[in-house]
Amino acid sequence: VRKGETIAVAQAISLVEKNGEGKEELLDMLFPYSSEALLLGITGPPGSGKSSIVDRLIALERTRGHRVGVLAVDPSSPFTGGALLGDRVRMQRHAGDPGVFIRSMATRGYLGGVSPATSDAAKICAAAGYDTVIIETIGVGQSEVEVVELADIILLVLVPGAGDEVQIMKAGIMEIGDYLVVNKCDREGAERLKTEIEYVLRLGNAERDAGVLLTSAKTGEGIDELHERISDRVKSMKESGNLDARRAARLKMELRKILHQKLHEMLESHLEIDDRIDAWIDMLVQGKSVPYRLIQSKIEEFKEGVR
Ligand SMILES: Nc1nc2c(ncn2[C@@H]2O[C@H](COP(=O)(O)OP(=O)(O)O)[C@@H](O)[C@H]2O)c(=O)[nH]1
Ligand SMILES: [Mg+2]
Repeated sequence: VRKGETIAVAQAISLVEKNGEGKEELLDMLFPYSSEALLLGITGPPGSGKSSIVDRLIALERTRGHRVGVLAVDPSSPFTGGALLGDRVRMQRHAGDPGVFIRSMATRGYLGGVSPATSDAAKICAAAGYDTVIIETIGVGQSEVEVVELADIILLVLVPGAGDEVQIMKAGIMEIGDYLVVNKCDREGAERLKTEIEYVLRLGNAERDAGVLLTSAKTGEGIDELHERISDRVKSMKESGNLDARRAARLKMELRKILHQKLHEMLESHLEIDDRIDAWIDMLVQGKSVPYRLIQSKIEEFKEGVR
C-alpha cells in the first residue's frame, strides 16, 4: 500500500470492507501516513453530474502532477443499481492512468449515506500516496451530513429544474458544503437557481463563506474556477488552522465510534446475548421481569465479570 501499488490498495480496501482478519493492524500501521492527502467530498442528488465533475477535476489534478483516488459510494439498491456503472463510465478515460485509482463502494442497500468502510478506504488511499482523495456520495435528505464527517472540503451539487426551491430549503442542506455547485449551467434556470441559493444563504447565515458556483461538466465551463477555489480554500484552511481543527473533530468522532463498537461487541459476547436473549424474552412474556430492570441486572453481571 505504501508503495502505491494499485492491487495492494484494492486488496486493503476489500479487507476493510469485509471486516477481514488483520484489518485493525493494517489500519493502525497505515494511520501515521494517512493525513497527507486532501479529502474532497462531493455530494448531491443522483444525476446532478457529480461523477462528471469528478472526471474533470481528476484531469485538472493530473495536470498538476497530483495522484488522485476516487471512492464512489453508491447505495446498492435495486432502484439505483445502474449508478455504480455510471460512475465508472463517467470517469472511464482515466481508467488506464496509473496515477488514478477509482473504486466503487456499496452501502449495502440503504439509500444515501456512506459505507462504514469509506473513511478507512480514504485513509488507505492517503497512505498509498494519493494527493487528493475524492469521495462521491449520493445526497438523499439527511445523508449528506455523513459525508461531512468524512472530508476536509465538501461540494454540494445541485441542478436547475429539479424542484429547486424544495431542494434548497430542505432542512439542513444549506449547512452542508463549503461550496454549492449549480451544475448543468448550460441549461436554462441555472443563473436563477444560483440567485435563489444566494438569497437563502444570506437569509440563513451571513457569516458562512461558502460560495455558489456555476459549472457545466458537459462544456467544462466553470470547472477551472471551481478547481482553483478548492485549492485556495485548502490553502486558507491550512493557514488558519481550520483544516487541523476539522481533522481533529473527525478523529474525535472516529475514536468514539471505535470505542462504542468495541464496547458493544464486548458486552454482547460477554453476556452471550445471542444464546440467551430468547430466554430473556420468555422472562418478560411470563411477567418474571421488566425490560430496564432485566438489562440493568445483566449489565451488573457484566461489570462483575470484567472486574
Ligand atoms: N447538460 C448537462 N448534462 C450533464 C452535465 N453534467 C453531467 N451531465 C449529464 O447528467 C447525467 C448524470 O451525470 P453523472 O455525472 O453520472 O451524475 P451523478 O449521478 O451525480 O454522478 C449524465 O448523462 C451526464 O452526461 C452538465 O453540466 N450539463
Ligand atoms: Mg455518480
